[in-house]
Amino acid sequence: MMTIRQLTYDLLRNNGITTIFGNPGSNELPFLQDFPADFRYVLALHEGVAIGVADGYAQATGRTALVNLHSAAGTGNAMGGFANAWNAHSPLVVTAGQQTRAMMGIEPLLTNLDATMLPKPLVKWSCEPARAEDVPLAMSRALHLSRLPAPGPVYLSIPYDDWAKPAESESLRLLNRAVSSTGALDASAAAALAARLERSNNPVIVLGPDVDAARANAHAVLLAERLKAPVWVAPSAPRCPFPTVHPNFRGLLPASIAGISRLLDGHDLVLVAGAPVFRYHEYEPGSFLPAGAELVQITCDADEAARAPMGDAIVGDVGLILAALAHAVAEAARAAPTRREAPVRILPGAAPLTAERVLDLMDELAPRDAIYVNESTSTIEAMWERMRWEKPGSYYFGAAGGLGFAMPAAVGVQLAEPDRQVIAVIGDGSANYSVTALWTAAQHNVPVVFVIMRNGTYGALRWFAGVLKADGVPALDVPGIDFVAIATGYGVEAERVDTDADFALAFGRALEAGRPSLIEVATAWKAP
Ligand code: TZD
Ligand code: CA
Repeated sequence: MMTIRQLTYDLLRNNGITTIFGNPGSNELPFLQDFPADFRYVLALHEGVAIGVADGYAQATGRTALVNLHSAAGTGNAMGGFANAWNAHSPLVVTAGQQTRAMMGIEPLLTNLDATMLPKPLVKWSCEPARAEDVPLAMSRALHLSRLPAPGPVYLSIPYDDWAKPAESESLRLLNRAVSSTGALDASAAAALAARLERSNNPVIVLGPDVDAARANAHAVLLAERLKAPVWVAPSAPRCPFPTVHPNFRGLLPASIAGISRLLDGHDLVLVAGAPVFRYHEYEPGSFLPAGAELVQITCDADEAARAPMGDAIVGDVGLILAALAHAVAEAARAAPTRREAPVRILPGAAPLTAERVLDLMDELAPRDAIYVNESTSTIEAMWERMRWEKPGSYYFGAAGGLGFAMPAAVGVQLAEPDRQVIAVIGDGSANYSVTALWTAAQHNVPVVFVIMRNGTYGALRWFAGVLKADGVPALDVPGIDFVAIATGYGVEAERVDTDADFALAFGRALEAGRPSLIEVATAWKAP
């Protein structure tokens, strides 16, 4: 006889999962008992960290990651992480232990009331199996659904007395299922879209995170080169889909309606791939598109396609479609775009030390294939202007803008990418939401370099208060935080610097350390 627990572990193994990220409680212990030797449990001290590490790991591997949370309170602590994972199309299976079936009706301590409601609307599917015997099917469904297009988090609430029960023999059929999706354009559809691009006099390409998720960056390069089209990154993009060093690269689009049409003015066709149309932020009303422009969106997400307020959309596999288009489209006769202007380099030793100077030093000193996980909110544009990202998977940012993503995600990305250096660039405000990720990094010796940009303020909010003309807002400064002491307390070596020369030395040491380290660097705040 096989128990439901044994069958579930086999199911996880067969789906390539042997790592569990979580923070357990009593409801979860029966699942974790006799923990198999081929599994590892990555313990986070807070559920927002557990889901953040898993999100980074899932995005960097492109595979589903499993998160183990404790009932309602644990799920609640992870909700900000659900928002980021949902918007990132990050394939996660999140389980929460439920009270025992025998007592659920009388609502004892740790009952997850209306459990399936709790994570909605930030999950693809939420389920509490009707019978213990349905747990394997629910887990199998969750594993497949999480990664089928569009990928995203799913949620399972599982009563703790289910695990020791016998599995039904018919459930063994779940162990060897292969579930896949296609989503390529057929030849005539590819030719029609290529012809539409060829007819355009001045096309522009806008790329989003799902190009990077599909590892289709090279196809995008080929398409841009054939079309001789400039390439922008979609507003608020949480990943980097195109080499920032490429001559066709223009930068990050602003996140306002009028701002985008202003920048794209003169183009007659906007081809968007792997992004919603568009993820706006600040409200600056206007025309959605420049005069005379059409838009075509390629997306893996049917909802992104349906909710777009303008243009045509094609739902399918972003990588396959970009590859087909890049090969179908004829090379344009016009001149290729010329390289954008290089940002002004800041002189060594200039005081006060600016975030730009710190970014330039990181770009200069870090390995060329380093991965940046960013949560320094007033320096996002500066990063897109200055950093030379070439390889896929070089940049991650919280896709919902929910702070508390980057410190744990950096740990997850580094676990997934042991051969590339991960650098977490974190604001002194943002660093506080998931700071216990430092402990997980220390315990598993995950050698992330955490750089805390200490400007003493919620810089992005200061800027936004100006945009909204909201004067007299309280609570915008965050003085008096000692990140060196905090990091040391969690077992991560740390130092404080306030000149660029000292930063360069500390950063060099951190890159060599082979273990996690943190640098707190004093930077001057200025509006982005
Ligand atoms: N809480 C959560 C979970 N997510 C948020 N995005 C915010 C609050 C609001 N918020 C922003 O959107 S940016 C920001 C806050 C508080 C300031 C972050 O400050 P920082 O970075 O020090 O990390 P900068 O560079 O000083 O802006
Ligand atoms: Ca700050």
